[in-house]
Amino acid sequence: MSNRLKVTPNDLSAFWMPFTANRQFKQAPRMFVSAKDMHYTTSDGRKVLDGTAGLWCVNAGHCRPKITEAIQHQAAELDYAPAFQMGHPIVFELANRLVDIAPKGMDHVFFTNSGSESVDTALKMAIAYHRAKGEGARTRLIGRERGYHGVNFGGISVGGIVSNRKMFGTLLGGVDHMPHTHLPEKNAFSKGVPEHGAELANELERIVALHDASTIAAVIVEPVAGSTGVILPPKGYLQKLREICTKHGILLIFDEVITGFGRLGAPFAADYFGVTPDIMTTAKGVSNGVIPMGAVFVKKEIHDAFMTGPEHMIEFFHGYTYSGNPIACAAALGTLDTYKEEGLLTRGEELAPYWEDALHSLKGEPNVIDIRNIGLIGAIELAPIAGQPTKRAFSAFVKAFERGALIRTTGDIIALSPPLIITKGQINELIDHVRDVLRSID
Ligand code: PXG
Ligand code: PLP
Repeated sequence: MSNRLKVTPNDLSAFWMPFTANRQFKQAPRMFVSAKDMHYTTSDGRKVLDGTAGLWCVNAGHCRPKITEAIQHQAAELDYAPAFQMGHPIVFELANRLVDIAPKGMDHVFFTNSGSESVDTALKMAIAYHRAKGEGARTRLIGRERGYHGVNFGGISVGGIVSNRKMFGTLLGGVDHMPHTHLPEKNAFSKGVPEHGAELANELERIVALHDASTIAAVIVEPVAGSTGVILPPKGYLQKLREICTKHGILLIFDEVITGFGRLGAPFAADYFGVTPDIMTTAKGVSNGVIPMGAVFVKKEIHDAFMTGPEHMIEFFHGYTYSGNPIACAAALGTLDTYKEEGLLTRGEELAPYWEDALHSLKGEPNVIDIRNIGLIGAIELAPIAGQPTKRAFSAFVKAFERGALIRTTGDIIALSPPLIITKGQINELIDHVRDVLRSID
């Protein structure tokens, strides 16, 4: 056996882990060595039920044969082709397949390698689009408090998670933020989208009045905010944002990195809410998380605004070495085949009521102060330990892992987002793990 197959590395220091308490992790590492369908296997041979689809990305479950085979075949046939000024057939096939399942009117796709890159791509497209149309003063970008749009400079500038921003200087200029829509005093324990708060969309009118519409390029929001701890849009809120953007000629960007590809029980949140953005950023579920990939969907009108000028000229000075990488495309095609064969992009719709009931059965368990759900997303908010925020939820995470369930925590919120192949029995199992954990921690 080569060294690469050893399951226990004897020195953990070289790898600086992302978004991790490195020193703590390295004292008591949690390692996965294999995975299949709904389960991971740990380095000590235990099975762990995946309650989070990896990091919200493994929507079809783990090590699915269609995806594995597609990658293997592609790696042996065409490993890489230059992304600029050259093409290869399956990137075009994939773009067509994606347009076929996208909300009506989202006719063109730009490939990236992650959600963060999709976001920065979308922001650049929005500014360049207005300039191409002769409105070069439209450069401002409007995000939202508590929003997560990845970790690149554009994304953290429009994002609203303080810890992701405060260490990194002045960020992009010309950015403003709408208020978040978390209103626990009015909406706690809502099932599905909450009743109260649609009027918060009117804050966009205030921002427009302050800066003038002629200076604003785009508004970017997550239709359902995930990373911050699952915040749902109040009933009617997204429709209002759409109306205000349309009225003022501002592009609306939906960041569907988490909500895309079936998470809500519809292919995209745009379908679920019946609100179509101008640009839609995706990643994660596009390739089942297996090979890094992101895709930015745009309306024809936006794409076509770039297609002017001499034909030998590059129209959009943007792209990544790995945009539309052949192996990532193969993984994505295998993923779309799996979604289609198993009806996974809409499976969440059937399971959502069961999921909702199971989650809300945790009301009344120790320290539970709110439960939120939509599609196959759930959040259980815990009261923080006085003076030690995040500690209670983190203990729950570690305890759940030891018991055999992978959950995710952010602040004192437990977030759940299982693969879309989960069974009702496995939903019960996951929720029972959470219940037992809540009863066993301080
Ligand atoms: N936009 C949104 C809405 C996201 O949720 C990104 C952009 C960035 O994607 P990349 O591929 O660059 O990570 C995300 C990613 C969590 C968690 O636990 C959420 C994300 C990533 C990792 C963990 O909430 N969201
Ligand atoms: N840095 C250097 C020195 C490069 O040459 C390149 C790409 O050619 C990049 C960064 C960007 O890399 P990527 O296209 O993978 O985002």
